[in-house]
Amino acid sequence: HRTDDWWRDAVIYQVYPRSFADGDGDGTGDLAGVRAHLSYLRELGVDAVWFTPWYVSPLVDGGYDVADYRTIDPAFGTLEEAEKLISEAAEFGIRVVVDIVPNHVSDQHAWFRAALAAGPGSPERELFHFRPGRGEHGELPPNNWPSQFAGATWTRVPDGEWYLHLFTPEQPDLNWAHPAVRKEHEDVLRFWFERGVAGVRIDSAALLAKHPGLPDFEEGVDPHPYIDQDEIHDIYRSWRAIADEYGGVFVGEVWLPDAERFARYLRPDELHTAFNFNFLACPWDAGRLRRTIDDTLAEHAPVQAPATWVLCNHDVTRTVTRYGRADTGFDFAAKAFGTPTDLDLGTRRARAAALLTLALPGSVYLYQGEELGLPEADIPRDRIEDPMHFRSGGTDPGRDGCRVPLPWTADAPHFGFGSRGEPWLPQPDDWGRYAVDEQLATPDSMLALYRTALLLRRSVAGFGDGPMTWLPSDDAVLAFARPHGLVCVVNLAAEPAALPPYERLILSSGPLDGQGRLPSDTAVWLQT
Ligand code: TEU
Repeated sequence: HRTDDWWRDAVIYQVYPRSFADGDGDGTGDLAGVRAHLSYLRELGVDAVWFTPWYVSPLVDGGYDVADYRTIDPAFGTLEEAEKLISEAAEFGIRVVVDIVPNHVSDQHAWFRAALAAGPGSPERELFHFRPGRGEHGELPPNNWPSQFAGATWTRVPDGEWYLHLFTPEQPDLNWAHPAVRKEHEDVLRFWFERGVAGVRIDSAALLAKHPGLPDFEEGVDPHPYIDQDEIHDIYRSWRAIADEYGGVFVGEVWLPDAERFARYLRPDELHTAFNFNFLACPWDAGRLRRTIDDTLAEHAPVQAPATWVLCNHDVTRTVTRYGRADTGFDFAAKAFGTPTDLDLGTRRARAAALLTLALPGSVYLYQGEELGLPEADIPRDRIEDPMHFRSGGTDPGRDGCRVPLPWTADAPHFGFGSRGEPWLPQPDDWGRYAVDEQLATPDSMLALYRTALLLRRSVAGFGDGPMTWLPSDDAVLAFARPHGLVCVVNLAAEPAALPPYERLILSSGPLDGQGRLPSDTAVWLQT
């Protein structure tokens, strides 16, 4: 298909650089590690790689606290190396997507340090949301806004003013009503497009604009004072004009359950795509999935944007773990220590979900380690780093369990992640059974399933961003046709399901039963 349309049905692999592969052996993943494994990504069959933030950062929030948007964190490498990586990836047919964090900066960013030093009333403070406090002595925060993580959204500085941070205190929010903030981000976009990146993921994309005057939040009163303000669309229209100059594409991190509000971000002069979190959050239930898929396609159709399908990312519980629990949906608020999990069941469902996802119209995001079927790891409490854990008062395990360094080699120190240093997060003792080399030698491994499915997706006509049609089936079975006679059937019933007598391309877990029926929690691709 046309190269400028590549993103409409691309499979985009998410690299969390700190945990992908450690090239210099210090225990932290880096760009050298990624460069050493580009052939792995090519053989996996992905079209592009999205890197979560690789910029200079104190890593309070895993790199989403950016101190300098134009420099690579020395722990990961250098800008020259990033440029090399981008061109080497291109030689492997892989495009690069970078992550831009426009809502906030690190408290170590030059702008915020200058704002602190310059004091109340200074132009430097206008780049952020500094306010006097409420109460007789300004001892109360300026408003009652809820945090995106647990905890406070305002922090007081020694001169008495407070500053707004929707996430941690180390992530002060920028004032997007200020022209210098807009100009800076437009320059940063150009900076990365000039270096050959094909796309940009926009972090917390619905949060940038704040209601003028920063009024209190009132439950149930619309509009929300900082989620999905109308002014935000103006920002993305100017960004789109820049992307169009370079042929670059956007994917917005837009957590908005409301279909209509969500679709506004996808208008033809705004973002090309946005993550489909309704699908990610959907439980393993045929009726719910069917509805979510229908709603997704219906909301994308009027704006002619392709849907995206996401099963996991660096913020949520690993898929095999989630599907192995009684509550198979995803809810941040429901994260808890010690939830009973059946990993065999979860893995079976995750395998079926992989074939379902890859057969749907649109593009797919694949988070590193999902192709290995990694479960959520239990992180010993004294090794947890995620601020979400601390801000919950220690009740929420946080997001480290899906960020554990990858196992590459079963019989090597640190499972081949790196040579010497202790990995920054501990790898579970049994991580070797998920190692890439083990799985390459095992025909029915999760990695083998993904590689075969991705190869079929590339070589068989009918995938891509074309139409899908539901086929008649039992309620607990999802069956749909794609162009060129391609059919996908997913059985979510407890009983085996009858299959039409077509040629079988791939089965998520075998075998079929004695009567050629599809077992429970299994998916198949057929060619009519
Ligand atoms: O996530 C955004 C985010 O955390 C919120 O949208 C939140 O998850 C949701 O509202 C549920 O409460 C991005 C990154 O993916 C994440 O890793 C960062 O920690 C966060 O932004 C802050 O930059």
